[in-house]
Amino acid sequence: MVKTVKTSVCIIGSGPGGLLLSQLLSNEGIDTVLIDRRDQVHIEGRIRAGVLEQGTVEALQEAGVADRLNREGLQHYGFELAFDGDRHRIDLRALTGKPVTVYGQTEVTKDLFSRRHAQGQQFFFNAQNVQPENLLSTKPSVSFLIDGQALRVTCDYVAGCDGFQGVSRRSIPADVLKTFERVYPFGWLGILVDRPPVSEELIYANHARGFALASMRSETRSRYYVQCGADDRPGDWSDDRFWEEFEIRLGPDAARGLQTGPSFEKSIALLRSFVAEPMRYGNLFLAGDAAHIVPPTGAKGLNLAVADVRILSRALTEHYRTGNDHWIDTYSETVLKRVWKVERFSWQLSTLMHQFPQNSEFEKRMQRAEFDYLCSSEAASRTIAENYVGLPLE
Ligand code: FAS
Ligand code: PHB
Repeated sequence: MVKTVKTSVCIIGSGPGGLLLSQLLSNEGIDTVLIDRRDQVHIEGRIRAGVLEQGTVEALQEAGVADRLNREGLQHYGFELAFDGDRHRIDLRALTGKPVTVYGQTEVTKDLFSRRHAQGQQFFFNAQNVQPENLLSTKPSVSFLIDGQALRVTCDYVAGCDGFQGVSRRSIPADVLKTFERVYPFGWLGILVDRPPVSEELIYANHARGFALASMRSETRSRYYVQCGADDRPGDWSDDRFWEEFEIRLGPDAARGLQTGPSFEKSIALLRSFVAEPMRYGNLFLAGDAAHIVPPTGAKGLNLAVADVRILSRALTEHYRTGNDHWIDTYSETVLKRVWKVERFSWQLSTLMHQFPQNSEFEKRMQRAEFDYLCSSEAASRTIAENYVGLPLE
C-alpha cells in the first residue's frame, strides 16, 4: 500500500537550497514538501561554506530568517591575496561599496530549519530509493521509502535541490542532459579550531608549497585550509603537520601572531568545476549543487545555490499568482547565464592561487605576473572585487 501526500512543489534535498526555496514559497502561500535521504542532525553538521554575498544576506532577510545572521554575521569590506609572502588587499568598499558577510553555512541551515519547523513544514527525512516520476506530465510525483513504508508525493512541480550526488540530475535522460567538468588535481584540507583568527580579514595565499586560506567563523573560532593531495585523507594530516604547512604558506608577515591549538573538525573537499544543462526538464527544476559545482576558492557554492533558488521561487510564484509561465519557461536560460560567469570566476581564482603539479616554469611565472598586475591595477582588482561580492542576479 503506497501512502500518498499531495503538495504544490515537492523539493528533493533539505540543504540550504531546498530549505530556502521552501521558505520563499511558503511566504507566498505556496505549499511544499521536503524530502531528504539524511536527517536534520547530519545536514546541520556538515561544515561547508563560510562567506555570504550581500545578495544572499538580502534573500535570507527577505525570507525572514536573518535575525541571528544580522546579530552574529561579521561584515567584511576587504580580503587579501598573498603570493610567496607578498600581500595585496582587495578593498571591497572602495572598489564596489559592498561587503561580504562571514556566517557559516551550518548556521544558515540551522536558521532555516528552525523557521520551517516553526511554520509546520512537512519533512521526510532518511528517505530511501527517492525517485522522481512522470516529469513530463502535468502531475509529476516523487516516490520513496521510509523504514520500508512506500510513500509518494504528487505535485505540480519537482525542485531538485539534492546536491551533486543527488538523484534529480540523473533523472534527466542522457540524450537531453549535457555536462561540463574540470576536476582539479588537489583538494582542500579544512580544520576548525577555537582560537582567534590570525587576521581580521580572509587571506588567500599561494606559496611554492601550496595554497592556504585563513578564514573564520567568529572572533574566537577560526576556519583554516591548506591545499592537499587529491588522494590525501584527513588522517594523513596531524595538527602539527597542518600548522607547520599553514604558517609557511601564509608567510611570516601574515602568520605573525597565529594562535595554534587542537582542531575539533578536520575534513577534505575535492575541487571540481561542473555544470549540467539544461536546469529544467519538464516539471523538474534543478537548483544549487544538483546542477553545478564550483571550487570553494571564490566562496561561491552556497551563494550560487541561493541565487538559483531566488530565480526559481520568483518563477513558481508568478505561475501560482497569475498563471504567467514566462519565468518558468526561461528559468534554465536565466540561471545558466549567471552560473557560467560564476564558474569562470571560481576557475580563474583557483587557477591563480594554487600550485598545479603539471604547471611549467612559464605557467608559474604567469601566476606571479597575474598577482603583480592585480597589485598594480585598480581595474584588475575591481574585477576580482565585483565577482567576490556577488554579480547581479540577472
Ligand atoms: P547540498 O549538497 O548542501 O544539499 C543537498 C541535500 O540533498 C543534502 O541534504 C543531501 O542529504 C540531500 N540528498 C542528496 N541526495 C538525495 C536523494 N537521492 N534523495 C533525497 N535527498 C538527497 N561552498 C562555499 O561557498 N565555500 C566552501 O568552503 C564550501 N565547502 C564545501 C565543502 C564540501 C565538502 C562540499 C561538498 C561543498 C562545499 N561548498 C562550499 C559548497 C556547498 O556549500 C554547496 O554549494 C551548498 O551546500 C549547496 O547547497 P545545496 O544545493 O542545497 O546542496
Ligand atoms: C570558509 O570560511 O569556509 C571559506 C571562506 C572562503 C572561501 C571558502 C571557504 O573561499
